[in-house]
Amino acid sequence: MEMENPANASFAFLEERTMHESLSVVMLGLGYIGLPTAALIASKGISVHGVDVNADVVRTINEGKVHIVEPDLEGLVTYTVAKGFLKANTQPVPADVFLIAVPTPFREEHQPDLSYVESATNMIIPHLREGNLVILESTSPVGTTERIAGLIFAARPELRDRIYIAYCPERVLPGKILFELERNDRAIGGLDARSGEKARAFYALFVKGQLHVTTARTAEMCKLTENAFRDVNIAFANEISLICERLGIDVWELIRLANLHPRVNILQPGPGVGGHCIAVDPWFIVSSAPDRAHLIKCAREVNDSKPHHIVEQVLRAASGLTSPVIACFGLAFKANIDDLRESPAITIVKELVASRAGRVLAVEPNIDVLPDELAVGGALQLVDIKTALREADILVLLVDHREFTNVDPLSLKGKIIIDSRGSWTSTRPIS
Ligand code: SAJ
Repeated sequence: MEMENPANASFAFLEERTMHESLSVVMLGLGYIGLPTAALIASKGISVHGVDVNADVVRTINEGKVHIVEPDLEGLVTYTVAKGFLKANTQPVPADVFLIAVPTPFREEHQPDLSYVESATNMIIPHLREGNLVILESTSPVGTTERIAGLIFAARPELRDRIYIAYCPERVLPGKILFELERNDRAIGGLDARSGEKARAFYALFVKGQLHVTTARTAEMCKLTENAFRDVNIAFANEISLICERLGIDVWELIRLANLHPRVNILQPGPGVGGHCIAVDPWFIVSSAPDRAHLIKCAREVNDSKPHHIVEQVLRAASGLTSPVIACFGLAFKANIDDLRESPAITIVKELVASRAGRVLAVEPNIDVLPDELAVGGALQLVDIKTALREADILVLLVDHREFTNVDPLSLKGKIIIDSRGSWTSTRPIS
C-alpha cells in the first residue's frame, strides 16, 4: 500500500492546521521507548502529555530529569519540559493523537500478556473523540490492534468509522534510541487504509526515515519477524560455538574466517540472549502458530540453554581448586549499557552463587549498587576491575564492555579464563 505522493499525504492529516503547536499528543508509557519518543515529538514543538502509572517517574520527568540511562535523552527531556512542550501525569487528557508504548511481557508457557496494553486502552477510551488517531507501538502478537479496536468500539460504538487506529512498532536499538527513532524506516499498519495514511502523516512530522504503510497484521508480524530473525541467527552462532568447543576449535577465529565469504555473515556467540525484546518476541510468533514455528522455537531454546552451559564450564574449572574466587565481568544484557533486564549474566551469577562453588565477585562499571535480586544475603560482592583481577582465580567474561576489552592482557596471566565473548582469549574455552 505504498502511497503515490507521500509529500501531499504528510500534510493531509493536519487539514486546516498549519502549526504543529495546535496538535496535541498523549503518550501512554514513559519507559525506554515511550519517553524518548515523547521527547522527540515535543522537540518539534508539538504539545505532548506523557502518562505513566508510576508517580515517581512522572515527578522525575516533570523536574526535567530521566529515570533511564540513554545517551542524549536527559538533555532533550530537560529542554522540552522547560519549553513546556512535554508534561507528564498519571492520567491522560483529551488529545488529537494517542500513542501506546507500554510493556508486553509473557506469562507462563510463554503466552503474551496484553494486560498493560488493555489497561492503557481503557484509560484513553473516555477521552476519545471524533477524528482522533490511536497508535499502538508496543511489540504485540498479531491481532492486537484489532483487539484494541474491539475494546474501544464496545465501549464507544458511536466512534466506529470516526477515529483512526494503527500499529507502528518501534525498532530502535538501546544505546542509539534517539538517533534511530528519527532515522529508521517505519512500517505503519493501518486498521484500514485511511488510518494508515493518517498515521503516516503523523510520523512524517518527526521521522526522517521512509514511512511504509501496510496492514496492521503485517506491521505486527514485521516487528516480531525482525527480532526472531536476529534470535535465530544468534542461535546459529551459539550452536556453532558449542560444537567448536567439543571439537577443540576457536569459534571466533572460525567465524572471522567464514565471514570472509561474500554471502556469509555469522553473528557472535555469547552467554545467551538478553534484553526484553529478542528473548521475548519470538515466543509471540510461536504461540500464534505452535505447530509451524519449529525453527523459531528451537532457536529460543538454544539461546536460553547458553547461560547454563557457561555455569557448567565455571563449575568444572572451580572443582579443581580449593576455596576458589570467581569473578564475573559484566551484568548488563549487552555491552556498554546499564540495562540488566533479562540479562543472561544475571542468570549465570545467580546460579554460581547458589552452587556455593566458591566466593563470587561481580564487576559492572555501569551500576553503583547491586540490584535487590542479587544483593540478597550478601553472597555476591560488587567490586571494581582491579580488585577482581587481584583476588579471583577464575575470570568469567560475560559482557564485552569497553572497560573489559581494554584490560591489559598481562593482568590476566596465571588466571583461569572463561571468555563467553571471545574478547580476552579467542582461544580455546575450558572443557
Ligand atoms: N547478541 C549476541 N550476539 C550477537 C548480537 C547480539 O549474543 O551477535 C545478544 C546481545 O548480547 C544481547 C541480545 O543478543 O544479549 C540482544 O541484543 P541486540 O543488540 O541484538 O538487540 P536489542 O535487544 O538491544 O534490540 C533489538 C533490536 N532488534 C534487531 O536488531 C532486529 C532493535 O532494533 C529493536 O528495536 C529492539 O530489539 C526491540 O525493542 O525490539
